[in-house]
Amino acid sequence: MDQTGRYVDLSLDEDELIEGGQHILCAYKLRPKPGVGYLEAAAAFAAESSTGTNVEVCTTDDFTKGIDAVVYRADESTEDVRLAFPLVLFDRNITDGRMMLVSFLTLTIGNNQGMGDIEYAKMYDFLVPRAALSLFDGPTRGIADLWRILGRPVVDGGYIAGTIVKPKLGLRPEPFARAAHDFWLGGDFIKNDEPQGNQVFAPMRQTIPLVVDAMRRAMDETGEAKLFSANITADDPREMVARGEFVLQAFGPDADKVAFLVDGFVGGPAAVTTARRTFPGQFLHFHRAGHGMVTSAQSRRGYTAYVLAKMARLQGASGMHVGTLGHGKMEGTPADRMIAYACERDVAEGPAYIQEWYGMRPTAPIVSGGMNALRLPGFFDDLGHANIINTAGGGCYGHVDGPAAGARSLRQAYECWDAGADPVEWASTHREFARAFESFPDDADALYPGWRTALDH
Ligand code: RUB
Ligand code: MG
Repeated sequence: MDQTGRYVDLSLDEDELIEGGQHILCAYKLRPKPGVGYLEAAAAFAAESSTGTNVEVCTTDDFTKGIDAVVYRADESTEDVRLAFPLVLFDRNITDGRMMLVSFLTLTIGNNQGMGDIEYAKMYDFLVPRAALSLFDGPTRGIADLWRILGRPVVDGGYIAGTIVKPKLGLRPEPFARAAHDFWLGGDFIKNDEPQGNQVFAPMRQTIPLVVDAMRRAMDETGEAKLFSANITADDPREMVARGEFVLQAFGPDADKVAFLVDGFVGGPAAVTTARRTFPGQFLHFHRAGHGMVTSAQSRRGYTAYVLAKMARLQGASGMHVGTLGHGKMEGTPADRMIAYACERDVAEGPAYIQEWYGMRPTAPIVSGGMNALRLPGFFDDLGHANIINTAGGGCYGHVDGPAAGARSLRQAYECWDAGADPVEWASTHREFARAFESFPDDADALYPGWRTALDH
């Protein structure tokens, strides 16, 4: 059925829709199945995403038609299709009238992903008006809180050197706590790797108290505050709450130094909101393992990593994995800096829209995946700043002198970049950084070809 008459209005002006503030706008790359007309497919897509189905139903009335999602742009040559979703379409909590991310997803990226007439449609940007922004939770905590705990300036407090305890699975409680302690002697922040939880060989009730002890010893030995991000992801919100409460109790007076890691892609919005609303005093660490299945350029459906990051900020992530701009082991390019900017800026220019966040707290970029000291200077160049949390697992536990030296090598890399110095020259006066060249010789050869002669290796 051709629904273009009802669901397409190309005369709608995007600027006026934005000015009106009563719609969430979504931009997709959409291609119909062969033989299906472009506008016809876009209209069917809008119908399925809002008030319609594949046939006319007798129950539709004038009110219904007034809240249709409408295609206001459809360009077959660029595959760009943009929809305006009236705000009233979205489900609201009965408890507090707030909006929920699941409803946003169900409409904008729900059934429309499996339609017979659509070859693919991938959301690459969306715009939330002020009226809707204030109905999402947003973050309660941010990197400024971590800087405060670390005794740094709360504005431009700089690079937070972190790690992921590796191996990602297979450490019993004592070796796990030892690995944490050893890193903390040189670095600031440790996160559980996302599969680490309450395995039988490392029960949380045994491991966490040892981590608390390791943190306290490291703080005594270094005179510095330390941070730990504990994974509380679970299927059952009650399990997440039980884990969170247990961790907070175990850390006691040091509970301010605990973040909660939630595997936000596999766990979904309910897991993120469980953490956000139950533990608003903790830094909420949004891990995105699995996102590549939809965000990768190979996937023509789903949404992009940029969209995922914006959703994480709406839900209240204090920190969000944003990739490594291609400097690490995961897919990425320098253009991904836009993802970090969407998290941290109050006005962020995306691929389709300029999002104003109206003072919603920023979400700190968390940079992770195959990073080490040698890769950091180029990364900071591409990002343009170093106000990030970086977790380098292999980059610390793979350092020839161990994780504390690995952590120091990261900090020295940051200081090198901050000073605008040449990394190879910097290495001649900074031992742990220099030893990173020997630890990761393949990276050193690729990034700093003259290093062997300069450092007499
Ligand atoms: C990194 C790691 C991270 C992912 C995250 O370990 O375990 O969970 O790489 O990827 P290592 P992203 O530092 O040893 O590579 O941040 O892109 O979501
Ligand atoms: Mg990991």
